[in-house]
Parts: sequence; C-alpha cells; structure tokens
Amino acid sequence: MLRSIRILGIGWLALVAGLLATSLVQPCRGFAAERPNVVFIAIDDQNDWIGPLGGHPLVKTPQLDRLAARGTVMLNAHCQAPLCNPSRTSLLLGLRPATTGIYGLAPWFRTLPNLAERVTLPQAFRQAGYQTAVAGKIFHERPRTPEGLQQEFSLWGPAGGIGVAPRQKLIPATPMGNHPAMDWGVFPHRDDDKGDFQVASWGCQQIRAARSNEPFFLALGFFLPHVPCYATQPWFDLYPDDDTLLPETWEDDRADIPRFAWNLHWHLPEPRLAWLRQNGQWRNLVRSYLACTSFVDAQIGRVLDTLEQTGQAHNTIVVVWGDHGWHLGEKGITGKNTLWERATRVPLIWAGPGITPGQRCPQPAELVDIYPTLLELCGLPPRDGLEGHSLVPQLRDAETSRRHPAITTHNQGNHSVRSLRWRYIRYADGTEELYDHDADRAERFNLALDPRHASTLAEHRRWLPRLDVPPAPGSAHRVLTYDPATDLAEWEGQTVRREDPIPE
Ligand SMILES: [Ca+2]
Ligand SMILES: [Ca+2]
Repeated sequence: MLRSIRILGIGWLALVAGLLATSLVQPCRGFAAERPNVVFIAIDDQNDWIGPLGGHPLVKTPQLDRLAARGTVMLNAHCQAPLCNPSRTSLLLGLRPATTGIYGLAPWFRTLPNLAERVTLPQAFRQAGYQTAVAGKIFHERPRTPEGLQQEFSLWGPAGGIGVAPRQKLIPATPMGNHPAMDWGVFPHRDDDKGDFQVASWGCQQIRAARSNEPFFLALGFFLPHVPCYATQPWFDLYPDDDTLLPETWEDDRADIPRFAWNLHWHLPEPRLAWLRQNGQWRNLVRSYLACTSFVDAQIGRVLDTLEQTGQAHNTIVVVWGDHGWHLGEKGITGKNTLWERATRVPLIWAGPGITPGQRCPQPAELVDIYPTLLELCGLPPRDGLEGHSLVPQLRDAETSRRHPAITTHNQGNHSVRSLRWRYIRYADGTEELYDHDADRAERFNLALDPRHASTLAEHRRWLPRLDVPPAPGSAHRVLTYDPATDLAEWEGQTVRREDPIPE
C-alpha cells in the first residue's frame, strides 16, 4: 500500500516574509487604476502538447483553448534555453543566456555582481506602482532570506511543487540513474493536496482581494507536467490506454545528426527510448505527461473563472508561457536540454486589453520578448538594455511580419536559430543542422550538408549571438564545457570523448 507524504508545502519563512512585505509596500497612487492588471502564468517543462499549439492530436486542454479563443497564440514561440534556470533567468532579466553566462541549474543570478541590482520584470512593475505577488515556481529557486524575498516580489504565497508523492517510486530504476524526480504513473491522492492546486487557490484569493485602485502583477508558477508526473485516475481516463498516444519516431533519425549532438552535447541521465520500450514504460510516461498537462490546464481554468467572476477579466492581461519543452521519445530520448523543436517550442498565449482575440501568429517569438511586451501593453516606460523585442505589433495584428528569429542557447557555443520556416543549429565544434519546417515539422531530415541550401545557412548564421560568454562563476550541473583544441568535453565532472559509444 502506498502512503502519501508531503514533499513541499507552504514555506513558513516565505509566508512570514510575505506578510511582512505586504505591510511595507506603499505603491504609488494616482495613475495606477488606469493600468491593466497582469496575470503571469508559467508552466514547468510544458512542451507544445497543448490544444492551441496542436503538438499532440489527443491532448485535452479546454481552458487554454478558451484563453486562446479570447486572445492571441504565438504558434512559433521558443525558449532562450532548454533548461529551467537559464530559461527563467533570461525571461525575468530580459537578457539572453549567451549574455549572462547562466547556462545551468546554478547560479542564482543575484550572486553575480553585474546582475545583483538588475531590475527584473516584476520589479519593473512594482516600481510603477503595481502590487506584485507570486506563488509556485517563477524563479528557479526562492531567495533564502526575508530581504531577498522582499527584493523580488511584494507578496509570496505557497511554494507549490510536487505536493504529495508515493513513498516509493512507481517505475523501476533505470541504468541512467535513479533520481527521485524521474517517476510517473497513476497515484491515488486528493487533487487539492497537490502543490499546483494550492498555487491556483492562492492566486484566486489574491484576485478576489484585489483593490480597484491598485493594479496587480500576479505570477503563478505551475510545477507539472515536470517529472515526477503523478495524477489521479480521472486525469488518466481522459486518454486512451493504447499506442495511439505515442509520438512518431524513426529508427534512423540520428543517422544525419552530428556526433557532437549525441556524445558531447546530449549526455544526460533521462531514460532513453530503448529503456522505456524494454520496460513497457513509454506509453505510461506519455499518458502521465498528458494527464498532468490536463490537470494544470484545469488549475489555470480556476484562475480564469475567478477573473471573470470578479469582473476583472476585461482589465487584466493574461500571459501563459512554458519555460521549455520536453522530448517523450522523439529522437530516441526523453527530457529537455536539446536544441530541437520538441525542447524549444513553448506555449505563449496572450489575452486581455490591447490584444486581438482569436488570432494565431506564425511569426517567431521568444520568451525574452515577454518583458518589453508587457511594459508596452501596460503603458510602462521602455527600459534600456532589454534583448527581446515587443510583440505588441503581432498581438494587434498577427499578420505583421517579424524580422527577428528565435534564438535558443544550450551551454556556451551551441545555438539554434528558428525563423518562420527554418531551424538552424550550430554546435560548439562547428557542426550544423538545418531543417525545413514547411516540409518536415518533425525535423527528420538534416539539410545542412546539401549545397542547395548554402544561402539559407548563411542567412541564419548571421543571427548567431555575437556575445557568447563562458559559464558564469558558480555555474554547475548540466553545464558542458568543450575544448576544441583537444576535442574533449567535460560534463558533470566526467570527460566525454567524441569516439565514446553513443548512449542508447
Ligand atoms: Ca522547466
Ligand atoms: Ca534525422
């Protein structure tokens, strides 16, 4: 019999700091009431398997569909890094990973002298008189002191996270490692014991308590469908228990990919497809991920309902984003940390004042664009030094073309450039990939060595970041350093050679 244990709950320190913060914040008055509120919703590790993006034909996300119907969906939106900390740090600072050197799960950006006082997106709103509040995972980690918490947001709610979990893992140990998060399956528990349920409940309370003369910036970070993917049976029952759920894969798909991508770049402990198949876990993983996606969708629906019930939907910008995607068997792997479509394409849905309803925009967009876009939508002054570009022209008219492609960076020197039609990748050893999304949405055929595409390659190389800094001090975990002189890479303390066998 499985026993429930609580892994994460409301951090008392955060709560005390939040209460303290509430009494300290004195927002500017006057102009504030004319400005729209912002509800800023993050979904952790959510790939394009949501209804508005059509990444999975069977996924059920009725609440995101409803938000999309009253807003604009960016169909070609990509993260700046396919990993939590660098992606979120980039979005919240408005700076690219190749500019800050933050590529791994550390450091916390405030430890870097040049970023210690840098104004983040929520801080820009607080400076403009907004009440800022946060629950769940927005930054990759929470500041550890009351002063640190107060520096980032006025009010802190529950930390969210996993909530309840089985005492023992549901899946067998894998030869790639036995990390406790690498787990999934049906787990009987109460939905309201989940961290994401509590994050949504707290968000709804804040919306109900909002005062009409103070605009709010409410950030809610949902943890699922990040692993471990536990859900109760009713969420699994939304999906058939058969192989129609599985994404399409091809046995020879790796044959035309540079060896660097496998041996020196994607070298992580997530289960490979071969292990999932041998252990009968592929369908279970896919179904668990979809069940968790639908669960989070329902939590977002509770927040949207509350905005409507309190009469604030018309004056609130809602933006939903995912920090990066996730492979579930494509190219023979599971997990993040790649520069392919399944790991870089993310939800980016906007609704509210100034945004045209019912639009679907195919132009490339980046998470680093959120910062300048929200400033413009809310009438806040633009800030110097932001590396994104406002999406307001596209949110007004989705036909407006966009010059800038979306750039994703994974560790120093590895970049993807996603334009309207193409994906170009350049790795640190100089090898390249090129995919034509008009003909090949699954990125199956690498065209980089085909001389007919020389001009397309040249055009995309121009967008590679000019600044491409080494890992920042304190960078750790999942940061690969590559030395072209020796053709050796260091990954998590291990030396990796090009000629090592490719992991299955
Ligand atoms: Ca993540
Ligand atoms: Ca291929």
